[in-house]
Amino acid sequence: MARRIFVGDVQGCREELERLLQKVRFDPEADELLPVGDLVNRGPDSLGALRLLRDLAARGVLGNHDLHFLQVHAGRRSKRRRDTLDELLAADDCDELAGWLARRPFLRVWDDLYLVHAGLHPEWSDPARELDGVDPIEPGAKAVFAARVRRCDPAGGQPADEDRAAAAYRPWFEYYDAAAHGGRTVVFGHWAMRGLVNEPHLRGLDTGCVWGGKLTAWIAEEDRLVHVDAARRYAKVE
Ligand SMILES: [Mn+2]
Repeated sequence: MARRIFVGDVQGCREELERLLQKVRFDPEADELLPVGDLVNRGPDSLGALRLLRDLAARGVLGNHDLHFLQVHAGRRSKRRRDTLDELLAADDCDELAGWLARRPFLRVWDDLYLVHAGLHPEWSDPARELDGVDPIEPGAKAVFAARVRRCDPAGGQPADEDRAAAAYRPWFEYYDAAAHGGRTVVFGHWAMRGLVNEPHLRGLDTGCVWGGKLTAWIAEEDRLVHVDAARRYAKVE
């Protein structure tokens, strides 16, 4: 049976991604590979991770680090001190890889699932309508919300400082009412400090591989989580 295999934030952890794919016995002929975004940056091998995901015809969605890379590649934004994108940016096939990555959407929708990198706005009754046809080089506020949100208020307002957020700012998913969205489960990443979220209608898969945690897959058809440990800690938590 064809499986949808979702993978948490890879962030250049190519070796762990390979181990995870072996562990789930990924079959490129049958299975669909769906990374939650943030394929690149902070980790050791963004180039290798991107080539592998491209070769395996991964689908998935864009994350904030993917947007950052695409904007740096397009000359619209400067590199940051903690970026680990130099090898990727210098590669002969960088343009091709960036073009492939830029064709990922910000949201994927099935009858039973949504896939989004960070989260959904509390006031969106139809997220597909809000996030359709976004250009990753100029994504606009809605797509940036979907790629970055952790905490917000009931109107989607976000704190200036996540770490000092007042109680009015709750994790975005506390506002998510699956019944208003056809009973869909939301698959997402982006919140390594929060770690695995495995609650009714929520599968949060960022288990901080790049910080020395784990890389996590969720196989939708089996409702099964599979992890591999990071080989080491590649980056320090801010
Ligand atoms: Mn992220």
